[in-house]
Amino acid sequence: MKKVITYGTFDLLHWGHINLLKRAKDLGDYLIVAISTDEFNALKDKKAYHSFENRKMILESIRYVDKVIPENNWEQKREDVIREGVDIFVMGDDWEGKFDDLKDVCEVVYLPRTVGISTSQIKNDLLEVKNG
Ligand code: C2G
Repeated sequence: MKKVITYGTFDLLHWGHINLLKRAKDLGDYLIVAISTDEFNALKDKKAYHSFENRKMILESIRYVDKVIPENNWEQKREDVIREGVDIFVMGDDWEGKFDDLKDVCEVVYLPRTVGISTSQIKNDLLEVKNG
């Protein structure tokens, strides 16, 4: 069984996230998603609209996702890959090259980001509607 892992906040889940999760799953048979905790998001200077528990519940309902684990820090990826027996590490290519240090423990794949959608764009568009 080929295991894939990916990391992210996945707030205000949208079709760009789903495109990523689908392509990541298509690279193997089992997809693990490490979802950023609210505390780690603060380190990423991100404030998610949905709490960790609710973002976790949403991701667990997606057909492509087999397991969800918490992402508590930047450093855990290597131990996650080894502990979970991961074959392929996947991220969107806005992270191109950032995780190449993992190449000694797994394959590293950066997938093209989906153009035209992002959580921050959703927030900005809604703000514009609100402010008229
Ligand atoms: N993504 C995408 N296309 C978009 C938006 C997001 O492919 N239009 C991908 C991102 O490249 C990332 C994943 O969806 O691989 C999750 O995106 P975020 O929730 O924004 O995750 P991020 O804040 O980049 O956190 O340790 C890694 C970090 O936790 C990644």
